[in-house]
Amino acid sequence: MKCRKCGEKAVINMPQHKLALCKQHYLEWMPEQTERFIQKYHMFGREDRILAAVSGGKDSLSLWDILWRLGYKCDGLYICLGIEGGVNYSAESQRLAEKFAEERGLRLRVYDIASEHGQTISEINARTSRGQNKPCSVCGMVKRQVMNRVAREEGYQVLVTGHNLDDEAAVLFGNTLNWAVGYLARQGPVLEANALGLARKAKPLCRFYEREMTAYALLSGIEYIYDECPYAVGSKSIYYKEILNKMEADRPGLKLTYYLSFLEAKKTGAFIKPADDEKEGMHTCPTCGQPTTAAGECSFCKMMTKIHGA
Ligand code: Q46
Ligand code: ZN
Ligand code: ZN
Repeated sequence: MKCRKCGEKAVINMPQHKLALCKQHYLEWMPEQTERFIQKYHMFGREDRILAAVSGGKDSLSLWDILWRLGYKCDGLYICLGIEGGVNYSAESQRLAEKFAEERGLRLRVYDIASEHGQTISEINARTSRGQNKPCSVCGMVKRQVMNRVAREEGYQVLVTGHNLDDEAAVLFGNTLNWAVGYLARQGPVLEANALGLARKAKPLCRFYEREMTAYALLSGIEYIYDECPYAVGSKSIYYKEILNKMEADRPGLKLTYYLSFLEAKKTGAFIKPADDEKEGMHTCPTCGQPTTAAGECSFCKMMTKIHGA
């Protein structure tokens, strides 16, 4: 496989984009695309102060790296959850986030749950019945609260997270399985601030596949934590990702189409509004008189014309 831009040996093949690239061109392509999405979804501008939530994982560190390379004013926020899990998850991810910031001269704000609130996430969870044996429900809620508070109190215009396409497709899958209309209405590349005090949020990586993010982190030499949080094992989101990956293997591009079609449907309101035949532009086929969605001959008649070679 050869790089489409220079003909050198490609290091990544992206069948969903019909594109293979060498290392150098891949490392250029990724920020270019990110910039394109930032503009397309009106995420933020050069003058905005951006706060990136970083976990020490490949996605959030790559996001911070890309925004830094693109010249955006972006600080990091690391929330220390105090999760051990045999791999020293929190301590190790904090070390990597700090190392990343230091190497680039970036400002990282560390928010330690245990020192701010007297208990780690696991301890808080043990005292509530929210998540039973898994702290994810407590953790998610605490993280959202802290990110929002820091973003607002410190005057950032936007909070960015490293959610990639696989994350977004899995969330979408879960939300459609439950027809969680409220969540569906809020899912998207940008969530506007509201009067109740929600900070503006954006997800600049939401159109990149997980494997594209892994490739970016590895090729650009970012040191990140390979282990997932020990509590992620067996989560619904991982289960949905596996199912989507099986479908993607048979139909490259499926995840991207799934997500983009959702955004499109949301934009037009088509997935909430019931179709009203006359008002929604139904037409009558001039050949057979049957109703059709597009003006002119219906697909049946078009097909018949074609097979009869007229
Ligand atoms: S960090 Fe927290 Fe996740 Fe770990 S405890 Fe669960 S929610 S799995 S993204
Ligand atoms: Zn190349
Ligand atoms: Zn509160």
